[in-house]
Amino acid sequence: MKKIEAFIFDLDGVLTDTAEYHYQAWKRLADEEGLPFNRRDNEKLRGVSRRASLELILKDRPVSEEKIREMMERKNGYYRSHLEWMDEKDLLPGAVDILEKLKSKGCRLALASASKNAPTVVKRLKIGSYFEVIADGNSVEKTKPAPDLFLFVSEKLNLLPEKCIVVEDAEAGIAAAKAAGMATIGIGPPERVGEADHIYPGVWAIKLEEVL
Ligand code: B16
Ligand code: MG
Repeated sequence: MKKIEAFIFDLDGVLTDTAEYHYQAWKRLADEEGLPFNRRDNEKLRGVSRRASLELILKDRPVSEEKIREMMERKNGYYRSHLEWMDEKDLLPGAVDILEKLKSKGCRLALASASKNAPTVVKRLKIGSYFEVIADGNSVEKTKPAPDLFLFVSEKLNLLPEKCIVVEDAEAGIAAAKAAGMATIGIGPPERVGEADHIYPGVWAIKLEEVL
């Protein structure tokens, strides 16, 4: 039987709700540019890289590379201004509890976020010391739904993918973890994370006896 040795946590939408800050930053940019964008459209951006997110918002509008870069920077500036006020209060319910529980059971812990801002967020939340490996949007070229980020983590942990379980809130993240050959815990509604092996409404609800 496969025995899970490591938990790989996504960050945005799993341990903290920066998904809302990403939405507000994209919405401000979209409004400035006269682009239609609402909360439903935003669901498709969960776990997706900054550039791929912008491409989804632009649809097939022709835009120069220079303008794309400018828009990505502008959105990132809006997003980072939200991070200035962030601290441990922004951890989602049960986040520290599950990390502590897993540590005490001897599970290895890693973090895999598509965000280039993940190091700043981790610092603000003061959770860096829980993780043996922290991979972010700078760690690999192809981010979720490609398996690369999760495979990067399992290599760093020196573990086979089948020994890892991924905790994700995004459809793209569950697809990436499955493509990497890892077990999955989906956080959120079945419409979004229905492909996961286990589904819970939040990390607070994870029942370790069901997943280990
Ligand atoms: P940045 P995760 C992802 O983080 C977010 O879910 C996604 O909405 C965002 O576009 C992406 O990071 C890139 O973020 O612009 O900060 O590099 O869910 O993989 O932790
Ligand atoms: Mg996420």
